[in-house]
Amino acid sequence: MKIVRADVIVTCPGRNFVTLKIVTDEGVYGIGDATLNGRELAVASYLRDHVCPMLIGRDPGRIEDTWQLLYRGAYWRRGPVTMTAIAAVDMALWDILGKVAGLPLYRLLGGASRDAVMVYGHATGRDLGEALERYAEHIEAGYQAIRVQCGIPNMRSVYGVAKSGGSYEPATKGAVEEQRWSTEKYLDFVPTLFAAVREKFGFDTHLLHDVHHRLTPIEAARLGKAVEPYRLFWLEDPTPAENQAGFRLIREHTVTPIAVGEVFNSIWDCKQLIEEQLIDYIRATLTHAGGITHLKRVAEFASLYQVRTGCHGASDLSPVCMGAALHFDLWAPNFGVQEYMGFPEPALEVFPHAWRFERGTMHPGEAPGHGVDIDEALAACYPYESAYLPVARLEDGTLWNW
Ligand code: GCO
Ligand code: MG
Repeated sequence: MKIVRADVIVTCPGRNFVTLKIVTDEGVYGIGDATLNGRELAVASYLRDHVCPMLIGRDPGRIEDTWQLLYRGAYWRRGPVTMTAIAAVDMALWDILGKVAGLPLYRLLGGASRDAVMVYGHATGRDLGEALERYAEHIEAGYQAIRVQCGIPNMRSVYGVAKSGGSYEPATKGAVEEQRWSTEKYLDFVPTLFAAVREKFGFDTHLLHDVHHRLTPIEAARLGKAVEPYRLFWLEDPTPAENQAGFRLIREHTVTPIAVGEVFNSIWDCKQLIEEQLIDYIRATLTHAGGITHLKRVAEFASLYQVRTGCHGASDLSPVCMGAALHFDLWAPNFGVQEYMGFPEPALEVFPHAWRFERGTMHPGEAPGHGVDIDEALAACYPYESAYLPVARLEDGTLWNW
């Protein structure tokens, strides 16, 4: 079997998605997600201009060798654009393998390690009352794990909270949105949020929260210590992770579990974090971290140190990534939790899928491969719309981590 075509499809059914479709001489094809929020066209070009021509004529069954070719063979290693492009190829090749074998991806990986995948949903409110209402709705819908984010008094905008009260979408069309951030106001308020959740709903649900890289290590340590009584499932991205050793400071002061890694694209980004057991959950996901072949390596390495997976699953990763991630989660022996935010309705129509949600858990389905397809005619009805992630500035105007 040989690869005869590799096409990049850019579509915006509610938000931008980039999809790679690899077609073989036997008519079997596979698809992979190549969406990098706010930088979509860079990955599309990397694929179209540099990767796709290298794929023509290759045996689609040589998944590992193709991964090595695209990683080592580029000479320039790692980085979000490269690793997202490699991920899309990898995901598409595993999809083809599953279709040829007539087996769902999770069975190729070694079979199910659990009955279903626990997912966490987002309860976000412009104020405390609204956040608690959303939390109650998630309990009602059967969620066992819920992430809570909330507007901070006297702060105009805050990460994770929709402006309109609808579903949260960070990317904005047109100009880059500038937000203001105050660490002081945030640190003063956020323990109140967790206290209110625990007081109203008790301890039966897993409570999660995303700091979105806004604190320094010592501030993160202070927060982790302050919120210990609320027994968080995890505190996510408390501080930027380029300096992995910086997490030692957090660990020295608190037993609040730490999750990191949605912006990671390789095992090298988390090597020290994992080896030194500085984190509890690794958030890297298939699309941005080199696909199934590479994330499997990350998960297996993490399992040696009792670090569990918690794949990033924001709605800016396509339903293709969601499908593949659910197969991965069903298999991974050290699975922790999977993020699930849902998708805009048009996106669900463009990407017919075998995965399903049921009362706080998800299953990838039994379709061969990863079980997600693309309706190309429908995709063509939604042309790309330029959109950017916001930036954050401190109250004095200093550019900060968004
Ligand atoms: C999360 C993330 C997202 C990111 C988004 C950026 O935990 O889900 O932090 O909300 O901000 O994926 O593109
Ligand atoms: Mg996050």
